[in-house]
Amino acid sequence: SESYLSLKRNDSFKRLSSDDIEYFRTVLSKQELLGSKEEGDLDPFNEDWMQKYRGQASLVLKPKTVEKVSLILNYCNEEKLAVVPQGGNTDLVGGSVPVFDEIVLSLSNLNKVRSFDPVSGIFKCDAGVILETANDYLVQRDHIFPLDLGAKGSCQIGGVVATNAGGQRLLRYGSLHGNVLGLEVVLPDGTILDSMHSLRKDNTGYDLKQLFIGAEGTIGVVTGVSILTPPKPRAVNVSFLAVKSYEDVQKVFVKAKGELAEILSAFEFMDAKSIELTRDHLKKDDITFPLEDEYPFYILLETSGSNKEHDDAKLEKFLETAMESELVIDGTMAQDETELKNLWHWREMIPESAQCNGGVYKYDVSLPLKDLYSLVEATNARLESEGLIGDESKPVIAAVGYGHIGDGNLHLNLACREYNKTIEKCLEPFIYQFVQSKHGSISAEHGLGFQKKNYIQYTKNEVEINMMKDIKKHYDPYGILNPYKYI
Ligand code: FAD
Ligand code: 2HG
Ligand code: ZN
Repeated sequence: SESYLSLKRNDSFKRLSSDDIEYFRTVLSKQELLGSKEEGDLDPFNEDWMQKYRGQASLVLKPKTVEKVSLILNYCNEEKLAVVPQGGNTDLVGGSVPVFDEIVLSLSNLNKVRSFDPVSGIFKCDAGVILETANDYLVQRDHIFPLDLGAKGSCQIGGVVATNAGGQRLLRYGSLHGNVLGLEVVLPDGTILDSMHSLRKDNTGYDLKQLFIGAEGTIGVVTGVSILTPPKPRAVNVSFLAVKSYEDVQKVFVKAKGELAEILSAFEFMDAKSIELTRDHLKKDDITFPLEDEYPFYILLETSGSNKEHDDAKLEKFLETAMESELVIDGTMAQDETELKNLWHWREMIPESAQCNGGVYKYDVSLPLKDLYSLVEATNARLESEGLIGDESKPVIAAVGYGHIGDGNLHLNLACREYNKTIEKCLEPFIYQFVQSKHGSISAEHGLGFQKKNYIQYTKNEVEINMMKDIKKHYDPYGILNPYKYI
C-alpha cells in the first residue's frame, strides 16, 4: 500500500532464517505454525480489515499455551526478530498487521474460558476467546460481557483489551480500564507477568495492568484476562428515532439522560449520509429500512433494566413527550428480539457500508459534544473546495458522521472509490488540527496503530510522549514488539 512507501525497514531486526524456523518447529506443533503455502494461506494475517495496510510476513505462529508464547518471545528478543501480536485482525488503524516481514503471533489458538464466578460476576479467559463466544457463554449464565461492538464475531478479548475498545455499552458499563480486574501478559523478553487478580479493590502500588490496556501490543502480549461482568438485563428495548438537526440530537440525549436515567444503555447517532450508504449496501440483503422517510439525523437508543413493564412505561412516556414537542419527528420501537437485532444492524453495518466501495478513510475522534458534528461539516466543505467530492468522477463518494454520542465519540468515515494520497493529504493533518483546536482526542477508541503514529502530538504533550517512550524502551529495549507503530 502507498502508506508504506516512505518508510524503510529497520535493519536492526534480523531477517528470518531457516534456523529460526527450525527452532519454532521444535517448540510448536503443525497446527501452531504456518510458514509455507502448504501450511496455510498467510494473506488473511498480512492484510487488514479495510484492505488498506498490507505486510509481508512469511511466518505466522499460533501457540496453544502461554508457556509457548513465552518461549517464542524470549527467542525473538534474543535474536532481534520483530513480532506483531494479532487477535481477530479487526483493527481499524493498521495496528494488527505487519508493516514489513515481522512474524505474526496470533492468539487464536489460546481460546479457552478459564473460570466464571456467578456470585461476583468475575470471568476469566484466554486472550484468544472471541468476544461473541465470551458473551454467549456469559448469557447462558445470566450475565453479559460489559463491552459490545460490531466486530464481535471476529475480535478477541485480548484484542479488545490491547486496543481498549469502547463500543456501544461504554455509556452504561464504563471502559475496560474500570472493568478489567487482572491480566496475564508475556513481556518482550518472555517473562510471564501473572496479574490475573479477582479483586475490585487493590491499592498495593502501581496498577500495572492498566499499562497494557490500550498498549496495542507494544510492550507485552496479553494472554489472559480477568474481568467483571454485569448481570444480563431482564428487559432490553431499542428505538430508532429521527430528528431534524444535530442540535436536536443533543437535546434528545439530555432528555434521555434525565428521563431514562439508570436504564439508558446506548445512545448512538447517525447522519443521513451514513444511512444512505448503508441502504445502498444492504439493498442486496433485502432488509427494509425501519422508517418510511429519510431524515437529517437518526438516533439509536437502547434501555436495559430489570423490569419490563417499568422500562416500557418509562420509554413510552419519553417517546410520547419527545414526539409531542416535535423534538423527535419519526421513530419506531422494536417489538421483539428480531426487530431489536434489525435496528442494531442498521447502526452496526455503517463501517462495512463505508468500506465496501474501494477505499475508506476513518477518523475516530473525541470532541466536546457541541462541536462534534462540525468536524463532518468542515471536512465536507474542504473536500468540496478541493474538488474531491461531488459527482461520480470524484474520488470521494461521501463523508459521513456517526458514533457514540454518549461518549462524545465521532466516527467520520470517507467512503472512497480508491485509496488515494490526494484525499489523505487533504485530510491530514487538517482533521487532527481541527481536533486539537477543540481540545479533543485524535483517537477516541481505535488507537494509534500505524495510521496515527505520527500525529500523537496533536493530543498528548511532550512530557507525556517522553514518558510513553521511556516505558516502551524499558520493557522492549530492542523494539521487537509491534514496530513502526504507536509512538
Ligand atoms: P486485532 O485487530 O487483531 O489487534 C488490534 C491491536 O491489538 C493490534 O495492535 C494488535 O497488535 C494488538 N493485539 C491484538 N491481540 C493482542 C494481544 N492478545 N496482546 C497484545 N496485543 C494484541 N472498536 C471500538 O473501540 N469500538 C467499536 O465500536 C468498534 N467497532 C468495530 C466494528 C467493526 C465492524 C470493526 C471491523 C472494528 C471495530 N472496532 C471497534 C475496532 C476495534 O479495535 C476492534 O474491533 C477490536 O478491539 C480489536 O480486536 P481484535 O481481536 O480484532 O484485535
Ligand atoms: C463503530 O462504532 C466502530 O461502529 C467502527 O467503532 C467505526 O468504522 C468506524 O469508523
Ligand atoms: Zn465506535
